[in-house]
Amino acid sequence: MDELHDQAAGLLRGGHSVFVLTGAGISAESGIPTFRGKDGLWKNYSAEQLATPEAFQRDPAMVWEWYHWRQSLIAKAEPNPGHRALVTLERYYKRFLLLTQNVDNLHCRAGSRNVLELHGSIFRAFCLECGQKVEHGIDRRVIDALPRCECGGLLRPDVVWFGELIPADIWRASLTFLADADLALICGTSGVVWPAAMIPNIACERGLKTIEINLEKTAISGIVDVSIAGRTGEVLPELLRLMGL
Ligand code: BJW
Ligand code: ZN
Repeated sequence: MDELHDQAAGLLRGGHSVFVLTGAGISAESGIPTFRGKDGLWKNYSAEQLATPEAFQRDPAMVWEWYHWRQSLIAKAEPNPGHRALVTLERYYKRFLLLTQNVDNLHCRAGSRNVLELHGSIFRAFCLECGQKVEHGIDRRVIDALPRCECGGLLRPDVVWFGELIPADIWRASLTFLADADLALICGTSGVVWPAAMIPNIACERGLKTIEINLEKTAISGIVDVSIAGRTGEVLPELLRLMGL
């Protein structure tokens, strides 16, 4: 185990242009449930059943209830040592990009700067009639009625659901960065949701050094240079210590 930590710290020390991909696992230690596994269930519904445009069309009140419940958990949560370790890493490199699948804003709250949100933000909504985007914090939520825009149109969370296209500019910027990166660090994602799931494969094909940190083995554990089984909130600070940061 220690050997893997040393190897990962060595790769991190040698990196100059670093791409980080994070998923729900990095926020788990802040008390935010992940999507898959038993923690991912909400009233017996899975993320796959709730995070779809069809679910919203069928029952917008239920989907909003799920999002408002998650918003209140997230609003109470604090960034954890894993988020903070990535802030330190960002300062260490000349070139650094953090692509997150999370909608919780915890990387930015921790102090990360070059962050792209692939799946949107839980604290924004947009109007299905006029398209206007609005901040949608828990203070703005309407408990008994559906959230509405000034124009009267129905608001929906500004997140990317299954079957929807991810923001093209964010995907393009990520691939552009990856083309000149020399190291990819993949933290706390099951790696089953596309297109984010392509990132580790692209990185390996392009010859980048690759490190994964996850509590469990995933589909990419076998293809990365170093796969560390553990909590990001513990492993990342330990890697920083080994790097002398
Ligand atoms: C820890 C830890 C700790 C825990 N430390 N680790 C068949 C094949 C291939 C693709 C498809 C297919 N059928 C459909 C698709 C496409 C689909 C897809 O990928 N589906 C798969 C499920 C098969 N993708 C899409 O639809 C995407 N769009 C797209 O492809 O457009 C083109 C298209 C258009 C039209 C039709 C078809 C294609 C959009 C995907 C949007 C995903 N949206 C969500 C919701 C976002 C909003 C919200 O938050 O509510 O994004 S779903 C959910 O999954 C969320 C997450 O960002 C995403 C990824 O999950 P993540 O982060 O990996 O979390 P988990 O829970 O899966 O894993 C957590 C991990 O952490 C675990 O591994 C733990 O072990 C670990 N862990 N604690 C370290 N302390
Ligand atoms: Zn509107």
